[in-house]
Amino acid sequence: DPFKEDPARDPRLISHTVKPRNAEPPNEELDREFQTPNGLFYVRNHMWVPVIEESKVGEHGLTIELPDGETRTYTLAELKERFPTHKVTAVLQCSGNRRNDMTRHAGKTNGLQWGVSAISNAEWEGVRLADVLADAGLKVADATSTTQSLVSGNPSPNSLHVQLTGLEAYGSSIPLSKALDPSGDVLLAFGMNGQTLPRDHGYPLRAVVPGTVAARSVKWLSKIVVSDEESPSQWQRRDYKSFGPNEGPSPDWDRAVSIQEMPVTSAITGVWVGDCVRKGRVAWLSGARSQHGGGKQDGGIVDVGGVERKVGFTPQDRANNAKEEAPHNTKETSAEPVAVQGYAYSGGGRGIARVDISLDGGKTWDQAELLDDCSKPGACFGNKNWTWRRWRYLGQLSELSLPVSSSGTTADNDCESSTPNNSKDLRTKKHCTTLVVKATDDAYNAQPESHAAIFNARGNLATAWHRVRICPKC
Ligand code: MTE
Ligand code: MO
Repeated sequence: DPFKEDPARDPRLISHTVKPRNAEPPNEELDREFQTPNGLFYVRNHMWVPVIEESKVGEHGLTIELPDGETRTYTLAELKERFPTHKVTAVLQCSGNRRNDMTRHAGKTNGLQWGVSAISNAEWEGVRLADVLADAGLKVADATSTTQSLVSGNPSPNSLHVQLTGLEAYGSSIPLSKALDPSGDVLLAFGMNGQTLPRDHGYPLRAVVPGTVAARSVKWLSKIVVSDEESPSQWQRRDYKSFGPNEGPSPDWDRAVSIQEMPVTSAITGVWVGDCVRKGRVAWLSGARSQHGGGKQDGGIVDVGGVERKVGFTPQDRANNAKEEAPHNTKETSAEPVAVQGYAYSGGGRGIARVDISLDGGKTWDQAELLDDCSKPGACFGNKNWTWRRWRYLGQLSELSLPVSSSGTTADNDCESSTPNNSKDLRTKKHCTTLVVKATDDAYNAQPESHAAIFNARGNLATAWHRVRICPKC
Protein backbone atom coordinates (compact mmCIF):
# COMPACT_ATOMS: atom_id res chain seq x y z
CA ASP A 1 0.00 0.00 0.00
CA PRO A 2 1.91 3.08 -1.21
CA PHE A 3 -0.49 5.25 0.81
CA LYS A 4 0.28 3.75 4.19
CA GLU A 5 2.69 6.55 5.11
CA ASP A 6 0.24 9.31 4.12
CA PRO A 7 -0.17 11.92 6.88
CA ALA A 8 -3.17 12.20 9.19
CA ARG A 9 -5.69 14.77 8.00
CA ASP A 10 -7.96 17.24 9.72
CA PRO A 11 -11.26 15.42 10.30
CA ARG A 12 -13.20 18.48 9.13
CA LEU A 13 -12.00 18.01 5.55
CA ILE A 14 -14.62 16.52 3.23
CA SER A 15 -12.99 13.73 1.23
CA HIS A 16 -13.74 12.94 -2.38
CA THR A 17 -11.19 10.10 -2.45
CA VAL A 18 -8.94 8.79 0.33
CA LYS A 19 -6.23 7.02 -1.71
CA PRO A 20 -5.01 9.32 -3.09
CA ARG A 21 -6.33 11.99 -0.77
CA ASN A 22 -8.54 14.60 -2.37
CA ALA A 23 -10.48 16.75 0.04
CA GLU A 24 -11.97 20.20 0.50
CA PRO A 25 -12.95 22.07 3.67
CA PRO A 26 -16.60 22.65 4.62
CA ASN A 27 -17.78 25.81 2.84
CA GLU A 28 -18.43 27.91 5.95
CA GLU A 29 -14.92 27.10 7.26
CA LEU A 30 -13.23 27.89 3.97
CA ASP A 31 -13.10 31.67 4.13
CA ARG A 32 -13.78 32.28 7.79
CA GLU A 33 -10.20 33.51 7.91
CA PHE A 34 -8.32 35.30 5.15
CA GLN A 35 -5.49 32.77 5.33
CA THR A 36 -6.88 29.26 5.20
CA PRO A 37 -5.45 27.35 8.18
CA ASN A 38 -3.03 24.65 6.95
CA GLY A 39 -5.21 21.80 8.23
CA LEU A 40 -8.21 23.10 6.27
CA PHE A 41 -6.38 23.95 3.02
CA TYR A 42 -7.86 21.76 0.26
CA VAL A 43 -5.75 18.75 -0.74
CA ARG A 44 -5.34 17.52 -4.31
CA ASN A 45 -2.99 14.54 -4.61
CA HIS A 46 -2.66 12.40 -7.73
CA MET A 47 -0.60 9.79 -5.93
CA TRP A 48 0.81 9.07 -2.48
CA VAL A 49 2.63 11.55 -0.30
CA PRO A 50 6.41 11.02 -0.59
CA VAL A 51 8.22 10.30 2.67
CA ILE A 52 11.18 12.52 3.60
CA GLU A 53 12.87 11.83 6.91
CA GLU A 54 13.03 14.99 8.97
CA SER A 55 16.65 14.38 9.95
CA LYS A 56 17.64 14.28 6.26
CA VAL A 57 15.45 17.07 5.00
CA GLY A 58 18.36 19.48 4.52
CA GLU A 59 19.83 17.06 2.00
CA HIS A 60 16.67 17.04 -0.14
CA GLY A 61 17.97 17.83 -3.60
CA LEU A 62 16.62 20.05 -6.36
CA THR A 63 18.24 19.51 -9.75
CA ILE A 64 18.09 22.25 -12.38
CA GLU A 65 18.70 21.37 -16.01
CA LEU A 66 19.34 24.19 -18.48
CA PRO A 67 18.55 24.21 -22.23
CA ASP A 68 22.17 23.32 -23.04
CA GLY A 69 21.93 20.19 -20.88
CA GLU A 70 24.04 21.59 -18.02
CA THR A 71 22.75 20.56 -14.60
CA ARG A 72 23.23 21.93 -11.11
CA THR A 73 21.85 20.42 -7.92
CA TYR A 74 20.99 22.40 -4.80
CA THR A 75 20.17 20.90 -1.45
CA LEU A 76 17.31 22.44 0.51
CA ALA A 77 19.84 23.67 3.08
CA GLU A 78 21.77 25.38 0.28
CA LEU A 79 18.66 27.03 -1.15
CA LYS A 80 17.80 28.47 2.26
CA GLU A 81 21.36 29.65 2.85
CA ARG A 82 22.25 31.13 -0.52
CA PHE A 83 19.09 32.93 -1.58
CA PRO A 84 17.02 35.66 0.05
CA THR A 85 13.75 34.47 1.50
CA HIS A 86 10.51 36.00 0.24
CA LYS A 87 6.90 35.82 1.31
CA VAL A 88 3.97 35.75 -1.10
CA THR A 89 0.29 35.61 -0.16
CA ALA A 90 -1.45 33.61 -2.84
CA VAL A 91 -4.46 31.50 -3.62
CA LEU A 92 -4.16 28.06 -5.08
CA GLN A 93 -7.21 26.95 -7.00
CA CYS A 94 -7.74 23.63 -8.75
CA SER A 95 -8.98 23.81 -12.32
CA GLY A 96 -11.79 21.50 -11.16
CA ASN A 97 -13.09 23.87 -8.48
CA ARG A 98 -16.92 24.07 -8.74
CA ARG A 99 -17.00 21.15 -11.20
CA ASN A 100 -20.07 19.66 -9.47
CA ASP A 101 -21.87 22.90 -10.27
CA MET A 102 -21.17 22.45 -13.98
CA THR A 103 -22.31 18.82 -13.77
CA ARG A 104 -25.52 19.78 -12.01
CA HIS A 105 -26.39 22.56 -14.42
CA ALA A 106 -24.94 21.47 -17.75
CA GLY A 107 -24.33 17.71 -17.82
CA LYS A 108 -21.91 14.93 -16.94
CA THR A 109 -18.24 15.86 -16.54
CA ASN A 110 -15.17 13.71 -15.91
CA GLY A 111 -13.14 14.29 -12.79
CA LEU A 112 -13.46 14.78 -9.05
CA GLN A 113 -16.79 16.44 -8.33
CA TRP A 114 -15.44 19.36 -6.32
CA GLY A 115 -17.77 21.81 -4.62
CA VAL A 116 -16.80 25.47 -4.22
CA SER A 117 -13.89 24.85 -1.84
CA ALA A 118 -11.10 23.46 -4.06
CA ILE A 119 -9.46 26.84 -3.50
CA SER A 120 -7.55 28.18 -0.50
CA ASN A 121 -5.33 31.12 0.40
CA ALA A 122 -2.00 31.03 2.26
CA GLU A 123 1.13 33.01 2.98
CA TRP A 124 3.99 31.12 1.34
CA GLU A 125 7.63 31.49 2.22
CA GLY A 126 10.55 30.46 0.07
CA VAL A 127 13.16 31.57 -2.44
CA ARG A 128 12.48 33.03 -5.87
CA LEU A 129 12.62 30.59 -8.76
CA ALA A 130 14.09 33.42 -10.87
CA ASP A 131 17.01 33.84 -8.43
CA VAL A 132 17.79 30.13 -8.48
CA LEU A 133 17.59 29.87 -12.28
CA ALA A 134 19.95 32.82 -12.65
CA ASP A 135 22.39 31.31 -10.15
CA ALA A 136 22.25 28.00 -12.01
CA GLY A 137 23.51 29.86 -15.06
CA LEU A 138 20.40 30.43 -17.13
CA LYS A 139 20.98 33.20 -19.66
CA VAL A 140 18.00 34.66 -21.38
CA ALA A 141 17.33 37.88 -23.17
CA ASP A 142 15.95 40.44 -20.76
CA ALA A 143 13.46 41.55 -23.30
CA THR A 144 10.59 39.28 -24.15
CA SER A 145 10.60 40.19 -27.84
CA THR A 146 11.88 37.53 -30.22
CA THR A 147 13.72 40.12 -32.32
CA GLN A 148 15.79 41.27 -29.39
CA SER A 149 16.55 37.76 -28.28
CA LEU A 150 17.70 36.87 -31.78
CA VAL A 151 20.00 39.86 -31.69
CA SER A 152 21.43 38.85 -28.34
CA GLY A 153 21.67 35.23 -29.40
CA ASN A 154 19.79 34.05 -26.33
CA PRO A 155 16.43 32.30 -26.46
CA SER A 156 13.33 34.36 -25.79
CA PRO A 157 11.61 33.60 -22.47
CA ASN A 158 8.33 33.38 -24.35
CA SER A 159 9.37 30.34 -26.28
CA LEU A 160 10.77 28.41 -23.33
CA HIS A 161 9.11 26.48 -20.55
CA VAL A 162 10.06 25.55 -17.01
CA GLN A 163 9.18 21.91 -16.41
CA LEU A 164 8.62 21.10 -12.74
CA THR A 165 8.70 17.50 -11.47
CA GLY A 166 7.82 16.08 -8.05
CA LEU A 167 9.24 13.10 -6.21
CA GLU A 168 6.26 10.85 -7.02
CA ALA A 169 6.64 11.75 -10.73
CA TYR A 170 3.82 14.28 -11.06
CA GLY A 171 4.92 17.08 -13.34
CA SER A 172 3.77 20.11 -15.28
CA SER A 173 5.25 23.33 -16.65
CA ILE A 174 4.93 27.10 -16.81
CA PRO A 175 6.21 29.55 -19.44
CA LEU A 176 9.71 30.81 -18.62
CA SER A 177 8.34 34.35 -18.98
CA LYS A 178 6.21 33.74 -15.86
CA ALA A 179 9.17 32.26 -13.99
CA LEU A 180 11.38 35.26 -14.78
CA ASP A 181 8.77 38.02 -14.45
CA PRO A 182 10.09 40.25 -11.65
CA SER A 183 6.47 40.82 -10.60
CA GLY A 184 5.54 37.17 -11.08
CA ASP A 185 6.45 36.08 -7.53
CA VAL A 186 7.05 32.43 -8.42
CA LEU A 187 8.45 30.76 -5.30
CA LEU A 188 10.16 27.56 -4.34
CA ALA A 189 8.37 27.39 -1.01
CA PHE A 190 9.23 25.64 2.23
CA GLY A 191 6.91 27.58 4.53
CA MET A 192 3.13 27.92 4.68
CA ASN A 193 1.29 30.34 7.00
CA GLY A 194 4.34 30.65 9.22
CA GLN A 195 4.81 26.91 9.60
CA THR A 196 6.93 24.29 7.88
CA LEU A 197 5.22 23.23 4.66
CA PRO A 198 2.94 20.30 5.67
CA ARG A 199 3.47 16.92 3.99
CA ASP A 200 0.15 17.03 2.12
CA HIS A 201 1.13 20.38 0.61
CA GLY A 202 4.55 19.42 -0.67
CA TYR A 203 7.02 19.05 2.22
CA PRO A 204 9.80 19.84 2.03
CA LEU A 205 9.68 21.98 -1.15
CA ARG A 206 7.03 23.00 -3.64
CA ALA A 207 6.61 25.46 -6.45
CA VAL A 208 4.04 28.21 -5.84
CA VAL A 209 2.97 29.87 -9.08
CA PRO A 210 0.63 32.71 -8.07
CA GLY A 211 -2.27 33.58 -10.36
CA THR A 212 -1.84 30.32 -12.24
CA VAL A 213 -3.86 27.11 -12.06
CA ALA A 214 -2.67 25.14 -9.00
CA ALA A 215 -1.75 22.14 -11.16
CA ARG A 216 1.49 24.02 -11.97
CA SER A 217 2.41 24.51 -8.30
CA VAL A 218 4.25 21.20 -8.17
CA LYS A 219 4.64 19.65 -4.71
CA TRP A 220 7.59 17.58 -3.42
CA LEU A 221 9.62 19.39 -6.05
CA SER A 222 12.85 17.61 -7.03
CA LYS A 223 13.63 18.52 -10.63
CA ILE A 224 13.37 21.58 -12.88
CA VAL A 225 14.12 21.47 -16.60
CA VAL A 226 14.23 24.58 -18.77
CA SER A 227 13.19 23.41 -22.21
CA ASP A 228 11.75 24.58 -25.50
CA GLU A 229 8.88 22.19 -24.86
CA GLU A 230 6.14 22.06 -22.28
CA SER A 231 6.29 19.22 -19.75
CA PRO A 232 5.56 15.93 -21.54
CA SER A 233 3.36 14.78 -18.62
CA GLN A 234 -0.31 13.98 -19.08
CA TRP A 235 -1.08 16.73 -16.57
CA GLN A 236 0.40 19.27 -18.97
CA ARG A 237 -0.59 17.77 -22.29
CA ARG A 238 -4.05 16.48 -21.42
CA ASP A 239 -5.81 16.86 -18.08
CA TYR A 240 -5.49 20.57 -17.42
CA LYS A 241 -6.90 21.92 -20.63
CA SER A 242 -10.38 23.06 -21.49
CA PHE A 243 -12.49 22.57 -24.59
CA GLY A 244 -15.51 23.77 -26.51
CA PRO A 245 -19.03 22.55 -25.76
CA ASN A 246 -18.96 20.86 -29.18
CA GLU A 247 -15.92 18.69 -28.50
CA GLY A 248 -17.43 16.00 -26.28
CA PRO A 249 -15.51 13.45 -24.21
CA SER A 250 -12.71 12.84 -26.77
CA PRO A 251 -11.40 16.30 -27.55
CA ASP A 252 -8.36 17.17 -29.64
CA TRP A 253 -5.89 17.35 -26.75
CA ASP A 254 -2.98 18.74 -28.75
CA ARG A 255 -4.89 21.62 -30.23
CA ALA A 256 -6.01 23.09 -26.89
CA VAL A 257 -3.70 25.32 -24.89
CA SER A 258 -2.79 24.27 -21.36
CA ILE A 259 -4.50 26.21 -18.60
CA GLN A 260 -2.18 28.74 -16.98
CA GLU A 261 -3.70 32.01 -15.67
CA MET A 262 -7.08 31.47 -14.03
CA PRO A 263 -10.27 33.26 -15.13
CA VAL A 264 -12.43 35.23 -12.68
CA THR A 265 -14.75 33.30 -10.40
CA SER A 266 -16.72 33.66 -7.17
CA ALA A 267 -18.84 31.57 -4.85
CA ILE A 268 -21.22 31.75 -1.93
CA THR A 269 -19.87 29.88 1.09
CA GLY A 270 -22.51 30.70 3.71
CA VAL A 271 -26.10 31.89 3.92
CA TRP A 272 -28.11 32.70 7.05
CA VAL A 273 -31.71 33.85 7.19
CA GLY A 274 -34.13 35.20 9.77
CA ASP A 275 -33.66 35.18 13.54
CA CYS A 276 -30.18 33.94 13.27
CA VAL A 277 -29.21 37.14 11.45
CA ARG A 278 -31.47 39.36 13.53
CA LYS A 279 -29.90 38.06 16.71
CA GLY A 280 -26.38 38.41 15.34
CA ARG A 281 -25.48 34.76 15.60
CA VAL A 282 -23.57 34.74 12.34
CA ALA A 283 -19.86 34.83 13.26
CA TRP A 284 -19.05 38.07 11.45
CA LEU A 285 -22.22 39.71 12.71
CA SER A 286 -21.77 38.76 16.34
CA GLY A 287 -18.23 40.11 16.18
CA ALA A 288 -19.83 43.37 15.13
CA ARG A 289 -22.18 43.32 18.08
CA SER A 290 -19.57 42.89 20.73
CA GLN A 291 -17.54 45.71 19.18
CA HIS A 292 -20.47 48.05 19.59
CA GLY A 293 -21.28 46.91 23.10
CA GLY A 294 -24.51 45.95 24.77
CA GLY A 295 -25.59 43.60 22.00
CA LYS A 296 -27.19 46.49 20.17
CA GLN A 297 -27.18 46.84 16.43
CA ASP A 298 -25.64 50.21 15.79
CA GLY A 299 -27.74 52.10 13.29
CA GLY A 300 -26.78 50.05 10.28
CA ILE A 301 -23.04 50.12 10.90
CA VAL A 302 -21.71 46.62 11.09
CA ASP A 303 -18.11 45.81 11.77
CA VAL A 304 -16.91 43.25 9.30
CA GLY A 305 -13.46 41.81 9.74
CA GLY A 306 -12.29 44.61 12.01
CA VAL A 307 -13.07 47.43 9.58
CA GLU A 308 -16.08 49.66 10.08
CA ARG A 309 -18.21 49.82 7.01
CA LYS A 310 -21.72 50.68 5.98
CA VAL A 311 -23.76 47.74 4.83
CA GLY A 312 -27.18 47.65 3.27
CA PHE A 313 -29.11 48.22 6.46
CA THR A 314 -32.50 49.74 5.80
CA PRO A 315 -35.28 51.06 8.02
CA GLN A 316 -36.79 47.62 7.55
CA ASP A 317 -33.79 46.15 9.36
CA ARG A 318 -34.40 48.38 12.30
CA ALA A 319 -38.03 47.35 12.30
CA ASN A 320 -36.92 43.74 12.35
CA ASN A 321 -34.54 44.42 15.20
CA ALA A 322 -37.37 45.90 17.17
CA LYS A 323 -39.56 42.93 16.35
CA GLU A 324 -37.05 40.71 18.08
CA GLU A 325 -38.88 41.54 21.29
CA ALA A 326 -42.31 40.82 19.83
CA PRO A 327 -43.84 37.34 20.01
CA HIS A 328 -42.81 35.38 16.97
CA ASN A 329 -46.18 33.83 16.26
CA THR A 330 -47.31 37.11 14.76
CA LYS A 331 -44.79 36.62 12.01
CA GLU A 332 -46.38 36.13 8.63
CA THR A 333 -43.64 38.56 7.63
CA SER A 334 -42.86 39.50 4.07
CA ALA A 335 -39.22 40.43 4.70
CA GLU A 336 -36.46 38.40 6.30
CA PRO A 337 -32.88 39.54 6.86
CA VAL A 338 -30.29 37.46 5.07
CA ALA A 339 -26.53 37.32 5.59
CA VAL A 340 -24.35 35.93 2.81
CA GLN A 341 -20.60 35.38 2.65
CA GLY A 342 -18.18 34.14 0.03
CA TYR A 343 -15.05 34.72 -2.01
CA ALA A 344 -14.07 36.09 -5.41
CA TYR A 345 -10.81 35.44 -7.20
CA SER A 346 -9.16 36.11 -10.53
CA GLY A 347 -5.89 34.81 -11.93
CA GLY A 348 -2.91 36.60 -13.45
CA GLY A 349 -2.65 39.00 -10.51
CA ARG A 350 -5.89 40.73 -11.49
CA GLY A 351 -7.81 42.19 -8.56
CA ILE A 352 -11.54 42.00 -7.93
CA ALA A 353 -13.35 45.18 -8.94
CA ARG A 354 -16.86 44.29 -7.84
CA VAL A 355 -19.07 41.47 -6.57
CA ASP A 356 -22.72 41.54 -7.66
CA ILE A 357 -25.32 39.65 -5.70
CA SER A 358 -28.95 38.86 -6.42
CA LEU A 359 -31.49 37.50 -3.95
CA ASP A 360 -34.11 36.77 -6.61
CA GLY A 361 -32.39 34.53 -9.12
CA GLY A 362 -30.79 37.35 -11.10
CA LYS A 363 -33.77 39.66 -11.65
CA THR A 364 -32.38 42.44 -9.45
CA TRP A 365 -28.83 43.06 -8.24
CA ASP A 366 -27.00 44.67 -5.36
CA GLN A 367 -23.30 44.74 -4.47
CA ALA A 368 -21.49 42.92 -1.71
CA GLU A 369 -18.91 44.50 0.60
CA LEU A 370 -15.37 43.53 -0.31
CA LEU A 371 -13.24 42.95 2.78
CA ASP A 372 -9.95 44.84 3.02
CA ASP A 373 -7.88 41.91 4.20
CA CYS A 374 -4.73 43.28 2.55
CA SER A 375 -5.02 46.84 3.79
CA LYS A 376 -3.19 46.27 7.07
CA PRO A 377 0.60 46.59 6.84
CA GLY A 378 2.23 43.19 6.57
CA ALA A 379 -1.08 41.42 5.95
CA CYS A 380 -0.30 40.50 2.34
CA PHE A 381 2.90 39.99 0.39
CA GLY A 382 3.41 40.02 -3.36
CA ASN A 383 3.64 42.30 -6.36
CA LYS A 384 0.13 41.71 -7.65
CA ASN A 385 -3.32 40.60 -6.49
CA TRP A 386 -2.62 36.94 -5.92
CA THR A 387 -5.09 36.51 -3.06
CA TRP A 388 -8.80 36.05 -3.00
CA ARG A 389 -11.19 38.79 -2.03
CA ARG A 390 -13.61 37.80 0.71
CA TRP A 391 -17.00 39.49 0.61
CA ARG A 392 -19.98 39.81 2.94
CA TYR A 393 -23.56 40.88 2.31
CA LEU A 394 -26.51 41.77 4.51
CA GLY A 395 -29.86 42.14 2.79
CA GLN A 396 -33.57 41.56 2.88
CA LEU A 397 -35.47 38.67 1.40
CA SER A 398 -38.65 40.56 0.68
CA GLU A 399 -40.41 38.00 -1.50
CA LEU A 400 -39.91 35.20 0.94
CA SER A 401 -42.44 34.37 3.62
CA LEU A 402 -41.19 32.17 6.40
CA PRO A 403 -43.95 29.89 7.63
CA VAL A 404 -44.85 29.84 11.30
CA SER A 405 -44.13 26.49 12.91
CA SER A 406 -46.54 24.75 15.30
CA SER A 407 -44.77 26.12 18.35
CA GLY A 408 -45.16 29.57 16.92
CA THR A 409 -41.45 30.28 16.51
CA THR A 410 -39.13 29.99 13.58
CA ALA A 411 -36.78 27.11 14.15
CA ASP A 412 -33.62 28.47 12.62
CA ASN A 413 -32.09 28.86 16.06
CA ASP A 414 -29.20 26.54 15.37
CA CYS A 415 -28.01 28.99 12.73
CA GLU A 416 -26.70 26.43 10.33
CA SER A 417 -25.77 28.00 7.07
CA SER A 418 -27.72 26.75 4.06
CA THR A 419 -24.73 26.35 1.78
CA PRO A 420 -24.58 23.98 -1.17
CA ASN A 421 -22.99 21.15 0.80
CA ASN A 422 -25.57 21.60 3.50
CA SER A 423 -28.87 21.95 1.70
CA LYS A 424 -30.67 19.06 3.36
CA ASP A 425 -33.63 21.17 4.44
CA LEU A 426 -35.94 20.94 1.48
CA ARG A 427 -39.09 22.95 1.86
CA THR A 428 -42.09 23.79 -0.22
CA LYS A 429 -41.37 25.84 -3.26
CA LYS A 430 -42.88 29.05 -2.04
CA HIS A 431 -40.31 29.33 0.72
CA CYS A 432 -37.37 29.01 -1.61
CA THR A 433 -35.38 31.54 -3.57
CA THR A 434 -32.15 31.47 -5.57
CA LEU A 435 -29.20 33.59 -4.56
CA VAL A 436 -26.76 34.45 -7.34
CA VAL A 437 -23.26 35.87 -7.17
CA LYS A 438 -20.91 37.02 -9.93
CA ALA A 439 -17.62 38.88 -9.80
CA THR A 440 -15.87 41.27 -12.16
CA ASP A 441 -12.08 41.58 -12.11
CA ASP A 442 -10.05 44.74 -12.67
CA ALA A 443 -9.67 43.98 -16.39
CA TYR A 444 -13.51 43.93 -16.47
CA ASN A 445 -13.58 40.23 -17.18
CA ALA A 446 -16.87 38.87 -15.88
CA GLN A 447 -18.14 35.38 -15.17
CA PRO A 448 -20.33 33.71 -17.79
CA GLU A 449 -24.01 33.44 -16.90
CA SER A 450 -24.38 29.73 -17.52
CA HIS A 451 -22.29 26.59 -17.25
CA ALA A 452 -23.88 25.42 -20.50
CA ALA A 453 -22.08 28.23 -22.32
CA ILE A 454 -18.67 27.02 -21.11
CA PHE A 455 -19.45 23.32 -20.83
CA ASN A 456 -16.50 21.02 -21.43
CA ALA A 457 -16.49 17.29 -20.79
CA ARG A 458 -13.53 17.69 -18.44
CA GLY A 459 -15.48 20.06 -16.22
CA ASN A 460 -12.54 22.44 -16.02
CA LEU A 461 -12.85 26.14 -15.20
CA ALA A 462 -16.48 25.97 -14.05
CA THR A 463 -16.72 29.70 -13.48
CA ALA A 464 -20.38 30.48 -14.25
CA TRP A 465 -22.45 32.65 -11.91
CA HIS A 466 -22.82 30.78 -8.64
CA ARG A 467 -26.44 30.03 -7.81
CA VAL A 468 -27.56 28.76 -4.43
CA ARG A 469 -31.16 27.77 -3.90
CA ILE A 470 -32.15 28.36 -0.31
CA CYS A 471 -35.23 27.12 1.46
CA PRO A 472 -35.02 28.62 4.93
CA LYS A 473 -36.04 26.32 7.74
CA CYS A 474 -39.50 26.48 9.20
N1 MTE B 1 2.25 18.22 -7.24
C1 MTE B 1 2.54 16.93 -7.11
N2 MTE B 1 3.83 16.55 -6.98
N3 MTE B 1 1.59 15.97 -7.14
C2 MTE B 1 0.26 16.30 -7.30
O1 MTE B 1 -0.60 15.41 -7.31
N4 MTE B 1 -1.36 18.12 -7.68
C3 MTE B 1 -1.50 19.43 -8.33
C4 MTE B 1 -0.61 20.45 -7.65
N5 MTE B 1 0.72 19.94 -7.49
C5 MTE B 1 -0.08 17.67 -7.47
C6 MTE B 1 0.98 18.61 -7.40
C7 MTE B 1 -2.86 19.92 -8.35
S1 MTE B 1 -3.86 19.40 -9.62
C8 MTE B 1 -3.30 20.86 -7.47
S2 MTE B 1 -4.88 21.50 -7.56
C9 MTE B 1 -2.43 21.36 -6.40
O2 MTE B 1 -1.15 20.72 -6.37
C10 MTE B 1 -3.06 21.17 -5.04
O3 MTE B 1 -2.25 21.67 -4.03
P1 MTE B 1 -2.65 21.45 -2.52
O4 MTE B 1 -2.90 19.98 -2.28
O5 MTE B 1 -1.54 21.99 -1.69
O6 MTE B 1 -3.93 22.22 -2.29
MO1 MO C 1 -5.85 20.58 -9.48
